Amino acid sequence: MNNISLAQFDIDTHTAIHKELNRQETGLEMIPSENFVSPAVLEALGSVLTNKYAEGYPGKRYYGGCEHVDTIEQLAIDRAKQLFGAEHVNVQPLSGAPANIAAYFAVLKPGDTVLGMDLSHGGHLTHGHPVTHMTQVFHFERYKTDANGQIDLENLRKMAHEHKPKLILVGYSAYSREIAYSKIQDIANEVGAMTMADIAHIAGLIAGGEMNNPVPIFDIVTTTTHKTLRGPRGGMIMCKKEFAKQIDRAVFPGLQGGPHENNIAAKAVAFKEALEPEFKQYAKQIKANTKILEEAFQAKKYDLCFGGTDNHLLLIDVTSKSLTGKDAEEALDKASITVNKNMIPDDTRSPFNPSGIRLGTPALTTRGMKEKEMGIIADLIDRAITHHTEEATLKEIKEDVMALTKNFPLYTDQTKNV
Ligand code: DSN
Repeated sequence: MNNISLAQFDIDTHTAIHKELNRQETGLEMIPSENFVSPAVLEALGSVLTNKYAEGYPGKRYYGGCEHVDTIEQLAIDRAKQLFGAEHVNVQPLSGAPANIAAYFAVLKPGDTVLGMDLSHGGHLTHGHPVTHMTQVFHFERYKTDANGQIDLENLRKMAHEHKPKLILVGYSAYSREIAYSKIQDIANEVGAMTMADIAHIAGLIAGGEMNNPVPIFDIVTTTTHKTLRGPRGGMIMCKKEFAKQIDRAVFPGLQGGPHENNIAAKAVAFKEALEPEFKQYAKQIKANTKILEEAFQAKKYDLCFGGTDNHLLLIDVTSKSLTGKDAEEALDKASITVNKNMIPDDTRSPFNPSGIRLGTPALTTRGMKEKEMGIIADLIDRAITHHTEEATLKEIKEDVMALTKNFPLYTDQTKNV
């Protein structure tokens, strides 16, 4: 076997990885679905577990030599159960989209109706957007938020009675408000629908006790593990015991082959971290930081979608500042502030050049940034948006960003050499 280091063997890949590390360290990462994992999570992710095939589940595999991966997968399952109060957990989904697809196939038949949120109102592509394959299999009806940016429960009830969905779906990618799971479960009970929550964005806030937890209420809850939960890139499904077999079969062999056990080990490590008392503090700080941004942008007369935030993100309509979401994303990129352009509710512009930007605080909070830094960052963002055509100003802001991030180092030198 070739035992030489990556730097010695493949300088091109090594250099690109280190440039990316430098980008992450010297910029302000504000895409709300991104985060920085710990060195322990990175170590598990880069471990020899990547060498192992383990189709099946702990104790019931189709391959020999699975005793250690069984231990690891069971640890991940048990810790996830403890974290969310789940009756059953499947940690094998490769990411959020396959987790959602597996969940649909577990409980629906082709042609069944799903009631999910419209993409431009904060929903997700996999919740029934016409460009996805799932819409060729299942029938999706899509609800919206009301003029106040709230989920209109009366309208949801009306739609549920009208369309008689098999599944009512909540949990969003760009929605910044709390979700009333019990009230939605009541609506589902009225029409005999199952309930599913996709908590990919807010799983860490739920685990940290900062947002409502649908797991004890809903039938099925899917999530990613790499957003606010601060684990490796991956997915997970939690469900009531009665759906356990269907969910497991839908993931494997229904949809996936061999589970990525290195990834599952990294999930186990991340869940252990999330069970520590410090994680509660982390979740609290994410929300406190986002509130500061909300207040700062309101004071600067930005249009905040949904009227503000209860979680880790803000969706901001920037068109009143005389630019588009794409212009804003590009200007902020030049200043080393990373956000993403995003549709706003009923956006009249295209997804490639929408009216809004979406930004959040999970990654900055992991770096240790608090209220004081959020005030500074809101000013930097506003300056970049106001002067988005002035290259010299954007360069100055980039220098300010570099000075700020220097005080919040991300990884130790030891981790960087791995
Ligand atoms: N890409 C994720 C996000 O940014 O919200 C959703 O898939």
